[in-house]
Amino acid sequence: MAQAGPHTPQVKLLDLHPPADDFARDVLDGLSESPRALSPKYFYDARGSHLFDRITELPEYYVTRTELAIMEAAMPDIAARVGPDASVIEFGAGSGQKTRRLLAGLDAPISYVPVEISRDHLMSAAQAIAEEFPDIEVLPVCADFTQPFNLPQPARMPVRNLVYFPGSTIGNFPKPEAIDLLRVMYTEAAQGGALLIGVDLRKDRARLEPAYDDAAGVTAEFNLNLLARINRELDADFDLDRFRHEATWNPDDGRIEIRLVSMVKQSVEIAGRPFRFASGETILTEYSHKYDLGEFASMAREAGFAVEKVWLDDDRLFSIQLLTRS
Ligand code: AVJ
Repeated sequence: MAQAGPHTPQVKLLDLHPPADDFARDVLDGLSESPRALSPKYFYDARGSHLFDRITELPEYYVTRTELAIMEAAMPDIAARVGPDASVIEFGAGSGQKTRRLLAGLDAPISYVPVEISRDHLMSAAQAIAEEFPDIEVLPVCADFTQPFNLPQPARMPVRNLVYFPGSTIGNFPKPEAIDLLRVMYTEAAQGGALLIGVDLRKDRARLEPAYDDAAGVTAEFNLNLLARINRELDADFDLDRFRHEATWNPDDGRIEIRLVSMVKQSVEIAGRPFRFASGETILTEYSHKYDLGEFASMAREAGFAVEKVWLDDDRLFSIQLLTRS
């Protein structure tokens, strides 16, 4: 990571003061539901983020490398369609290769606006981008992007907004919530704007399940780390050897479903409260929805977008889609 020095551009934070996550409340509530469930947003503590980075390098996990390869090939076309002097609004703070590729490949973008609920993660990612792209005004916004928010005003007027939502993160949201989120992106794209989004596609179970249950066991560790995090942060006593990782393709709902399965009948104490698990009882920790092109196009239409262009890899594993306000 580059060191902040005398030539470090200062990035100015627009803090919309999103309500902080209540991890304790959400865990106690989620584990009291039937079936039990925990939000995948809690995977990403320091250890979970490190494990996710390792997932993106796994041979079975085609998602990240395929999206990057599509991006690489499509970049000239994307730049031509978006045109000069755009403002890029990323949902989530991307400091990764995809964001860098986009900002480097577009025709003289005016500003980059990462929107992210975690202030620390937002500021370190924004600072890194600002150092790498001194000609782009970096305007981080601390906000919950599932709700409409006000955008900061760049010093120069952009020709259009380009909302960016890579990684098939849209797949984490159940369909009605995914459409609501597309509606927020439609609002933020504003008149004449567009959305560039990574969407993972339906494919065979034989390809999907190993991508979420790899031979090296990294995804299992990533999933089980949620219990370790609860132990660390909430004074709990989950025995990680008594839960196992499970990833199942549900073709009817078009999604990978990730769970933790109690291998024995057991009791766990969290913040002084007992939770009893039957043998085989599950905790749902993540959905990862996969779409076919027609299905996603109709969701986009429901949110007001038209599909302008879809880029695919040769094996049609993944899509990058440019949606425009119709
Ligand atoms: C970050 C939500 C896109 O669904 O593929 C990867 C998360 N979970 N392996 C995905 C994930 C387990 C990932 N997303």
